[in-house]
Amino acid sequence: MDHGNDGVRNLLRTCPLCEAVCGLEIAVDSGDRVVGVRGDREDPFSRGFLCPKGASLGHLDQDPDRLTEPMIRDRGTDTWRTASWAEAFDLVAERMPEVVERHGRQGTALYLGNPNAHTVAGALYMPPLIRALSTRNLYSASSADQLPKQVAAGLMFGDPMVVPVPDLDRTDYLLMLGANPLESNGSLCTAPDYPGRLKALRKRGGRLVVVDPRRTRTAKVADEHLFIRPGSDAYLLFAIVHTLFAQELTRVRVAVTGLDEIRAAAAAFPPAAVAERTGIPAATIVRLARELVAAPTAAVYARIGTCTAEFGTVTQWLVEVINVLTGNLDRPGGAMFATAAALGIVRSRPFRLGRWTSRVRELSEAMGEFPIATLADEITTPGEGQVRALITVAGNPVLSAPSGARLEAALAELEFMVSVDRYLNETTRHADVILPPPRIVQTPHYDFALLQFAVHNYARYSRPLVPLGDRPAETEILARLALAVSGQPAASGTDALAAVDELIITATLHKAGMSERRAELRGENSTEQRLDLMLRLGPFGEWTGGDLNLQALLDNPHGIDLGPLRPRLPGVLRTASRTVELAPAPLLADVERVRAELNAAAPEVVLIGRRQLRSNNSWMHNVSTLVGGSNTCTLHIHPDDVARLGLGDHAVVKSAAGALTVPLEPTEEIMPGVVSLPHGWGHTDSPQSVARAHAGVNANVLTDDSRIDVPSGTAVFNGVPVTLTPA
Ligand SMILES: Nc1nc2c(c(=O)[nH]1)N[C@H]1C(S)=C(S)[C@@H](COP(=O)(O)OP(=O)(O)OC[C@H]3O[C@@H](n4cnc5c(=O)[nH]c(N)nc54)[C@H](O)[C@@H]3O)O[C@H]1N2
Ligand SMILES: Nc1nc2c(c(=O)[nH]1)N[C@H]1C(S)=C(S)[C@@H](COP(=O)(O)OP(=O)(O)OC[C@H]3O[C@@H](n4cnc5c(=O)[nH]c(N)nc54)[C@H](O)[C@@H]3O)O[C@H]1N2
Ligand code: SF4
Ligand SMILES: [Mo]
Repeated sequence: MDHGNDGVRNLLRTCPLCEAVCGLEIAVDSGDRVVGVRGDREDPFSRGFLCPKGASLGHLDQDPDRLTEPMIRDRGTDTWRTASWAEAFDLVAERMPEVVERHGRQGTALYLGNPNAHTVAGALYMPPLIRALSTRNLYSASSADQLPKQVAAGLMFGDPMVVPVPDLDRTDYLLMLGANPLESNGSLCTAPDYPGRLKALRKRGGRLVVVDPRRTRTAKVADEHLFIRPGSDAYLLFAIVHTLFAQELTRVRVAVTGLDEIRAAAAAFPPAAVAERTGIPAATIVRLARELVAAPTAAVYARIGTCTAEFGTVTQWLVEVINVLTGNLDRPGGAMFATAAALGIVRSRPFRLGRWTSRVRELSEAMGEFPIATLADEITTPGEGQVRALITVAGNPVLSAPSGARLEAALAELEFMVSVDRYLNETTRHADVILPPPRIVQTPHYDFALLQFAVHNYARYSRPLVPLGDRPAETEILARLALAVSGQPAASGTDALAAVDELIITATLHKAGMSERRAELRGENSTEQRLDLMLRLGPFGEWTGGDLNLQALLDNPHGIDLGPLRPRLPGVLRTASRTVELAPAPLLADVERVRAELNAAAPEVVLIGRRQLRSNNSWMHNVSTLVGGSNTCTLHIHPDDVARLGLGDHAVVKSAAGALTVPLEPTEEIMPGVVSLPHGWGHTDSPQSVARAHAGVNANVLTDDSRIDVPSGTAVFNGVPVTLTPA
């Protein structure tokens, strides 16, 4: 970055590209172009850390294929044209009500993709859109991701937003399963410079144990790496629970119920019984249990490799059971709950699962959503309530959902589809209208979602760095969309936004008994006033005995350190018993499924996923500085399997759902009998020129939407049985 350049301003903003929430210093020239990016060394949380994706933000911003105007597709063709915002919203206001008229409210569906967890729009303006649609057909990337963790937390703690994170900076022992933060930079564990934090853990004498079917970059910096057979983490964890009871090692320090039931459930899983299924010797399992107890403090942390698996929810449940049984839940150095500065939804009643079920497969809702694994069923199965119109916001389910090819065919059958997205891609090309959000540098940023899962309490707000001009903010797009789906074309986006915000501000103040304080809220628009309100009413807030408000964040643009994690039990519990419930009925009920499969015949080869440092799910493959090299869509396979199956450079991989021809990348770092393909690729027909040149294949052609983790409905991406033949 050249600081001598005339007219170059160095501006501060949080990186929105992954969960690490790094502070960035972005150099913007007099033409508002991004000319450099570096880590903000004065950010108290990220302290200057930056990864290759964050460093490429300028390239992403200048991508000529990124959409800058609304796009409308001529009916029944693949021909797109640009349109004015008024025309685009008018079309939505005309067509959506027609679909509702013909097919009822359930005939409309909404899919929310991953970036909604990173935007102010996704956090604050989705509820009005959901209310306006009033359909039960809500879907999101959650059921391809972290839902098992939230369902387990909801049942154990009463609130699915109350999810423990390892106290990374203070723990003495970290058992990590199915996560590779050296490439992903962490998930449901917001920790900028995760690699540096792991290094620090070891430097202070702590121990890191990684459980993964691949010897990942994270495994290589660990004290110990254990290969595990995909999909078998629940067995490993049950055997640890079994050992803790059998050897009388439990030391519960928090109020719990269900201790006898969990002991009984674990009885069926002594270490010797699971050794073959997991591939981990019984003696090692016993040692892990003893080490977790012997360490001064310890935490178990499990992520995507164990969530998007057949027993995802049971696995996430057992992670917290072990944190409780070893005395590590809610204490420094153990597994703790963050204290987010902005007031979230305050639940009054305990979380419940399965309040209604889906039409076709009768799958339970979880957190108000149906599994993405059943969206294709709901679109293609005739009858009352068949989905005929879809809105996607920041998602690419053709590449991210199981049985992606089947879902793609289903999208082509819809009567009407709207996408809010930066790109014309594998999913949005089935839309009739695409509404593109503005540039990242034109967008305000506050991490409403991710700071609830941070390893250190912290807050940072960034105003837009560059003016919007005549484009609507994504917040406005969503507010206008909420009106349009009800047939009301809003004259102005800012009016729609202000109307939504005023309702919410009034209701929140009323509930807090502070209606008279409306005039005290600051902010240059109603969105900022909502943030100010949430900060003031939050746990560090000016109106609750602290001093935090919007002005404090504006005065501290590098972010504010709010201190290490602090114990939060029993205050955060929303369970009926006001204890940590170790044996919730829906989870106990699923143990039978786990037990039944313990001795099932193992498939010869199973498929798992992996993440790549310079990728971001499906949507950054059009940045030329990121693709190529190790960031290529290849199948990792053990050389012994290549030889045994007589494979060459390529293989045909077949599953119950589909088949792909893929290039092989033999490596000793994967278990024999396991192959790994990254997701988010498969851009063969993409209008994005760089992505098309590095197309790769869609891993989700192979994953099977008929297989789900039952309690949460989450897709199974890891442990998919496949066969390989020479290409
Ligand atoms: N660079 C980059 N960063 C990202 C993303 C990205 O695409 N690229 N995506 C972001 C998103 S959306 C998320 S959710 C997070 C996810 O963050 P992580 O959870 O860290 O995800 P991965 O890096 O895929 O690591 C998952 C690991 O699980 C292993 N695994 C597979 N199956 C099993 C199994 O059955 N048992 C066990 N124990 N391990 C298994 C895989 O080999 C892999 O190493 O990353 C985020 N960050
Ligand atoms: N086989 C397999 N499949 C997986 C996974 C796996 O490990 N293996 N991982 C799963 C996981 S963890 C996840 S989170 C999902 C992700 O699933 P999705 O969220 O469906 O997919 P993404 O590729 O993240 O797509 C994000 C979309 O948002 C757009 N976008 C980016 N920024 C913005 C913005 O600010 N506003 C708007 N409106 N749009 C924006 C991008 O252009 C892109 O189209 O994939 C899942 N699929
Ligand atoms: S680690 Fe994540 S938040 Fe940090 S710079 Fe990279 S993409 Fe951005
Ligand atoms: Mo994710």
